Amino acid sequence: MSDLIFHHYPQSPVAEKVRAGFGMKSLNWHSVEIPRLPPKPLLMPLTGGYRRTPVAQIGADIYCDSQNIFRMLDERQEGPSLVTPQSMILASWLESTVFSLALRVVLTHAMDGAPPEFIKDRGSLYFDQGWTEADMKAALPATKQQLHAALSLLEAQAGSSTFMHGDAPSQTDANIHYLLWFIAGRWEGGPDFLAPFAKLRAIDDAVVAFGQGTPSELSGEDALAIANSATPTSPTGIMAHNHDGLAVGDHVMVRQAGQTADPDVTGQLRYLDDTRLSLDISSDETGELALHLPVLGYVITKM
Ligand SMILES: N[C@@H](CCC(=O)N[C@@H](CS)C(=O)NCC(=O)O)C(=O)O
Repeated sequence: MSDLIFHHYPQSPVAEKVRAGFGMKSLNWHSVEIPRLPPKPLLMPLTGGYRRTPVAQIGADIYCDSQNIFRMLDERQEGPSLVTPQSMILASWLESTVFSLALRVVLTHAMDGAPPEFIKDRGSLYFDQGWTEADMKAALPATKQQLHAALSLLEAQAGSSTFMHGDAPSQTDANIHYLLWFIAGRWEGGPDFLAPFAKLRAIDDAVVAFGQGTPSELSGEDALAIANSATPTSPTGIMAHNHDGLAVGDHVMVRQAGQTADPDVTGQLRYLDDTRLSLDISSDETGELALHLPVLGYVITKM
C-alpha cells in the first residue's frame, strides 16, 4: 500500500501540476482534501503554519512546495525520473515569472464575480502590498502582453519532440500543463489566448493523457494520526556550500521571499543542502515532524 499522502483541493493549479507528476509516474496516492481558504485546522499542525497548497506527507516527513515535492518523488525512485537541472531552472522561471503573470490576468478577470474574501486573500499572497482592484484592472492589457511574450518564448523553446526536453516527460511538462490548465479553465478568454501556442497545447495534451495515477480518499484526521504514529526518516546535517554558520539544532524562522501575508514557520534546523532546507517541528496532534522546504524562494533567519 502506498504511503504517499497529498493534501490539496481540486481547483488548485499548483496541486494540478503535482497530480500530473503522479500520472507520469503511475503512482498510487492518498488524497486529503483541504479548504481553499484558512482556517485549515487539520493541515496547520502538520506544516507549522505553512498555509500554501499543496503539501505532501510521507509518515512524519512533510514536503511543502511543488518543486520540493517533485524532488522527493524522484528520490523515492518510483516511476520514471522527472527532475533534471534543466527542468528545475525552467520550472522555477515558469512559476516565478510566467505563472505570476497568469495569476494576475485570471484574478483580475475574476474580480467582479469571485467572492470578495477569496480575492482579498489571494491578493495578499500574490500581489504587492497596497494593491487595488483599480490598479490591477488598469494594468491588465500590459500584463496580458507580458504573459503572451513569456508563452512565446516557451513556444519557441519547444522542438518537434513530444515533450519539452525530448520523448520522455519531465517536471517542465507538468509545469506547462498547470499553466495552460489554469489559463484555459479559469478565464473565459483563456482558450483564445492560448490558440497561437500549438506546441505548448500539444505538450499539454500529452501530459493529460497520463492521467493522475490512482488516488484513494483519506481524512485529514487519519493523516494526522499517521504522522503521530511515525517518526521522520529524512536525513540530518548541513550539506550546503553557503550556510553562513547555520548548524543543526539552530532555532530558525522561515518565511516566503517577498512581501506576502504568508505566516512565518519556526523550528529547529534539521538539514540544509544547496536547494532544500528541513526543520524539526512538533505539535500536540502529531508529535515530532520534519518539515521540508526549498531554499529558493524562502528566507531562513537564525532566531
Ligand atoms: N511555491 C508554491 C506555491 C503554492 C501556491 O501558491 N499555491 C496556491 C494554490 S494553487 C495557494 O497556496 N493558495 C493559497 C491557499 O491554498 O491557501 C508551490 O510551488 O507549491
